[in-house]
Amino acid sequence: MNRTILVTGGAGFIGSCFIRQLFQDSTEVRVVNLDKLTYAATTLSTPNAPADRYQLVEGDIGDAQLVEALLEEHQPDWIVNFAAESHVDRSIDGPAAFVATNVVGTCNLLDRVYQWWRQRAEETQRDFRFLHVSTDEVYGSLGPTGLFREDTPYRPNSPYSASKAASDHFVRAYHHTFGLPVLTTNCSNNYGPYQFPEKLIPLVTLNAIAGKALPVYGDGSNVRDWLFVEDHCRAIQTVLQQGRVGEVYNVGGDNEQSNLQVVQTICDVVDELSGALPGGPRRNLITFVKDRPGHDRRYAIDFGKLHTELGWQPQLDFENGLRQTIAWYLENQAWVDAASSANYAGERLGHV
Ligand code: NAD
Ligand code: TDX
Repeated sequence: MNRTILVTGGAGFIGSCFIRQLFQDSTEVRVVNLDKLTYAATTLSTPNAPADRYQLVEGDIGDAQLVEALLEEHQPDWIVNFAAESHVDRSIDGPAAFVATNVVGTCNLLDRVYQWWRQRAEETQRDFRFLHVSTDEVYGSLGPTGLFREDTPYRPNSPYSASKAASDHFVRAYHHTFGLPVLTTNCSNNYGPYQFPEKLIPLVTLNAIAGKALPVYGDGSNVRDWLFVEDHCRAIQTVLQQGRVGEVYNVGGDNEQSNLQVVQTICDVVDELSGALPGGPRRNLITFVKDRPGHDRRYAIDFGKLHTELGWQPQLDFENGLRQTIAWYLENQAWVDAASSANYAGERLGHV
């Protein structure tokens, strides 16, 4: 793939997987990664990036001059926007950063991209694509039945999902009003290697390895749909290459689990892979804690459009994906130490 791709937020969990995958697949692709290097980022997450085809630029998607300069210098064929504040609990403690990056930053990025794109020659303009990576949380919360579809009304419940919903609307508006060739993906919960240990699966994995308490919000019965991060990145590549411009595609794992089920499975796999603790099985470490305010009950995705139109479906089942993820955390202490140096969840929950 002889293309230049501008990735934003590529030093985070999903963006870095996307970059690793691009370099696995192609010996020609060039990647420019614009990342603010917040607490959630590490520069250690793209070890296979070749120096002559990869450039990390430390900066903010909200910095108009910087974005303009990067567009002029690199003339990207495609842009994939991962940059965001991504943690729901943080958005409850302080929504301002979520508005600044997810709403204002995305608007700035869109506007700079639009101004640059409209001046390009018609021929190169036609191939250009801007893919915005978003979440199923914009649809709100489900009861015991039903699935989120692309036409489900937006009902964001947390400051995080409200800010992502706003960004999705701006992306849509830049297509509808200005004709910018955009695509949007809304995906369910991701898990896998290189995820910052504030999110449920890496936090519980690392605490379980260390023999620490495993915090479960409320009674643990809230349900999430979990997708292995590499499957999500394959979906993004598929939509980028073959999706219909202006369209939205839902991405999911067809894998609903209660939080308690997820935590129990992690306990059992860690017991198996690293041996039991003297105090007994790790399930004994499960600690029910105060619920998250406004905690969404259940997420589940209908990804039929992506499957029928573009042939995508998840490849890895949850049991194997979780094993692979836990084994990765056991083997990559150096990355964990680097990522944990400013660990918000650690401060709150005693992980570090
Ligand atoms: P993450 O928090 O691991 O990474 C976000 C990255 O964005 C970090 O590297 C950070 O430094 C960077 N960033 C933050 N603000 C920035 C700014 N103003 N300018 C430039 N870079 C900035 O997040 P993630 O889990 O990799 O999520 C990536 C995207 O996917 C987000 O848009 C998120 O909303 C979306 N998403 C995440 C999930 C999930 O389960 N993690 C699911 C669906 C969608
Ligand atoms: O310590 C915990 N205990 C617990 O019970 C944490 C951190 C979470 N939880 C619960 C809350 C959720 O129901 O586990 C579930 C998953 O929590 P998170 O990992 O924080 O993810 P979630 O809030 O579902 O949001 C994630 O998926 C959608 C990502 O953080 C978002 O960026 C993405 O858009």
